[in-house]
Amino acid sequence: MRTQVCIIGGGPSGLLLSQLLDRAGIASVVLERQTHDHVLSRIRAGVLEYGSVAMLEQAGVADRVHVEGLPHSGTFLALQNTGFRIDFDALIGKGVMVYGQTEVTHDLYDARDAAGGTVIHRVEGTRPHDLDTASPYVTYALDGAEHRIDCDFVAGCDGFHGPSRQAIPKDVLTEYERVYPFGWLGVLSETPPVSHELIYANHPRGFALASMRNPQLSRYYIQAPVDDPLDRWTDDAFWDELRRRLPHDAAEALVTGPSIEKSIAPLRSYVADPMRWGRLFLVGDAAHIVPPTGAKGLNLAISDVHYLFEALKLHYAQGDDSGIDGYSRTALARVWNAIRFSWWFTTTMHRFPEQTPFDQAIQDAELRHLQTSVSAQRNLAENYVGLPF
Ligand code: RFL
Ligand code: PHB
Repeated sequence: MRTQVCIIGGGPSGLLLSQLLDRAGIASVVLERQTHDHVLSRIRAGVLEYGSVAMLEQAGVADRVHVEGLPHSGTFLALQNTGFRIDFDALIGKGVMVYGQTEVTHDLYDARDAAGGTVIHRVEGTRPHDLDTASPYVTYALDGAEHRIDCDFVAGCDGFHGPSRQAIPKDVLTEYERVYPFGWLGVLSETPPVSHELIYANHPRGFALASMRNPQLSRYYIQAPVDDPLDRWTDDAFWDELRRRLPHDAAEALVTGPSIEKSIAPLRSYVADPMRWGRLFLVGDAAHIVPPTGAKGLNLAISDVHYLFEALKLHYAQGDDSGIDGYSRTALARVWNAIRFSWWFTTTMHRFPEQTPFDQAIQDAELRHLQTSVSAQRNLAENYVGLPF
């Protein structure tokens, strides 16, 4: 088989890229390791930046997000059970959209199906080859048979554990990493959200976040040791701990119910540099990971897709390779802003095992400053709602 762009990974970045390319008349094939149902069952991000919604519009997949998404014009921060609000709208005139990654992926699959796009599921042993030549290709197995796709470019949209990044020689790649000494225990429950806006809470017992998917579906997280056995966290134990960490008024209003999903995720910051090697481009989690505190993971994947799409359009429409040559530099500049913001917000909101009284006093001062300084609030709002592409 031959195509112009072979896309490894059918998560949000791979599907969005193929959808945009299709609308620009550029052919692609998406190779996905999991089944369609598995990809759609993953519960992940929940907050879309302003620019991410614009990208979904550009891809022609924004009808549902505008009907079912929840526009949020602010968020609450809390310290020791007392909250204050950051008013995004008043500070910078923009907000975010609460709409689950599962729904974004759903909309993208529907659009690819409607356009007759090729997404091949359940592929095994995917490997890109000859990436530093003008004729790269990708091999994979499906139902025991070996296949090969020849292409002009390979987009590595295969997440943190995929094969694309591994294909870049070790002496070319620089990796930057910080692993945080805790995880997030997340619960999804069919209960009305405790607050109409998100609450990020710093508490002596650890961080907590109250989020949502829709008016009947809540998403909550608490900071927990990453190796805590999940069965230690009965639903009752989770609700009790969440209640202790939220602001008092929210704790009183909390409606609890059975969890329909419960998992612990590790927190890490990671960047691979460069994001392009020869005819391979890394996109989204394949190139970088942020801790979820800033809600940046999915949004960064979408901005990478923006830069790569513009670069490929220039190449095919005008034979101009300046976008391709600049992809890694341009994408990494935005990535590092989000890495910095997510690291800062994580550091400010969580309790660290080794935290000294000095560290604690700095954290308290940081939050008090945010509570009282309009310029500190504007800085947070700008970064949270999303810096321009
Ligand atoms: P994805 O979504 O990981 O998709 C990669 C796709 O590649 C497939 N794949 C392969 N396909 C073919 N051959 C192979 N050898 C392959 N290896 C892997 C995978 O099956 C998958 O379908 O990456 P993408 O598209 O770059 O999108 C990035 C986002 O998914 C990610 O940044 C966010 O979900 C991160 N993230 C969160 N971000 C937030 O902003 N807020 C959150 O609350 C949040 N929670 C999370 C998260 C990521 C999690 N992970 C990765 C485990 C919670 C979790 C648990
Ligand atoms: C979520 O709803 O899953 C969510 C929201 C905000 C975050 C992280 C996760 O910062």
